[in-house]
Amino acid sequence: MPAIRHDWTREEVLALLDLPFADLLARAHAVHRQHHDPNAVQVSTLLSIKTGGCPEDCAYCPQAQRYHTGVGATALLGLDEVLAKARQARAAGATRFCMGAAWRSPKDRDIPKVAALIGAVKALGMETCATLGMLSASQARALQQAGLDYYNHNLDTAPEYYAQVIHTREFRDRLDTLAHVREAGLKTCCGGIVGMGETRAQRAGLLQALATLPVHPDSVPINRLVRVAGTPLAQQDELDPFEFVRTVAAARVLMPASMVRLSAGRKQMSDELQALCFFAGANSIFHGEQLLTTDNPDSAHDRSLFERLGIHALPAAGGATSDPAAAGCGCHCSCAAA
Ligand code: SAM
Ligand code: DTB
Ligand code: SF4
Repeated sequence: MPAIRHDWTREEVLALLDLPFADLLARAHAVHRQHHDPNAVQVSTLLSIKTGGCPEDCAYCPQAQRYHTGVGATALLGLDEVLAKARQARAAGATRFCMGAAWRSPKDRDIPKVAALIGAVKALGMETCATLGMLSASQARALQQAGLDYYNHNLDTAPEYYAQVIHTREFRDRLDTLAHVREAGLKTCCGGIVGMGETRAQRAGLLQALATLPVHPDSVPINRLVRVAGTPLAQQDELDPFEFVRTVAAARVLMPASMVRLSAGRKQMSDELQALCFFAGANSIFHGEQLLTTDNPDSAHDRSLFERLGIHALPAAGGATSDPAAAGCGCHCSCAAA
């Protein structure tokens, strides 16, 4: 098996994206088969523990306070509510529970509250994951000590396109948080969003930044922009679906052992497009009818798609969350018994 590389150049990544479609897919699928079961897809869920009211200006995000998207701000959910959701998820077969908060970064006074949530979920025997914005080194350590296993923090777009999309922080800030997360001994879940008006060369820039991190992320979420009314990107032209598949395929070639997650935007994708993405190397999805604030395909539809494609659900291993509660996912694995 070829060695896993961390020295991809921008030219090499762009050359991959520029390949004829069939050549790129053949290459990605071959890498996929070398490293993964091509008929297995990890199934994950999310809980928004603090929604809306975010001070950041990410042009894609319905949770930014400054845009009028109809998403109301809530306080951090309490322990009982989060535990009830985690128990529900566990009863349905979930082994990992991911908590998302609409924060630029947690305040130090939030950390004990989130640590309590993490500790309680961990005590249920579940793996834990969180996405809370930027973390200092000491915050990352405190979360790790509370029992956190994974941290999701996306680079989101190419370094040179970042300032077109977000003005309230810099690309460098994301790299710094990822370093704190790694140094604290947490596993990383890190990807980006495509379809925000970036060029193919800029998609190569995002992929190169991900594939040259000191450690490849355990999980690489590839989000397709969900165009939410009220955000600056609401009127963005839809990305050519083949460009989306190319991005997934290139991620698979560049980061062969990582779980590549088909994340936001699946509700707007045809079954055929999703099938092409699975062939190109995507092997993780979010399950459940809501992501953080936007819609996700309904469970029955996902069940039927898996059945039609002969895909079985994998219990979590390497992604942000898991909900083999794909329970009754129509697959042939043990999750059907959950
Ligand atoms: N506030 C934290 C942060 O930004 O790191 C954590 C939550 S934030 C909502 C998590 C990720 O959701 C973002 O990094 C972005 O990749 C994704 N996201 C948000 N809005 C999206 C949209 N409209 N379409 C696609 N992905 C989106
Ligand atoms: C990720 O990369 N995608 C998920 C998860 N990590 C936290 C979030 C997608 C959010 C899509 C917009 C929303 O539902 O608010
Ligand atoms: Fe806030 Fe995260 Fe949304 Fe940006 S992506 S506005 S940081 S919740």
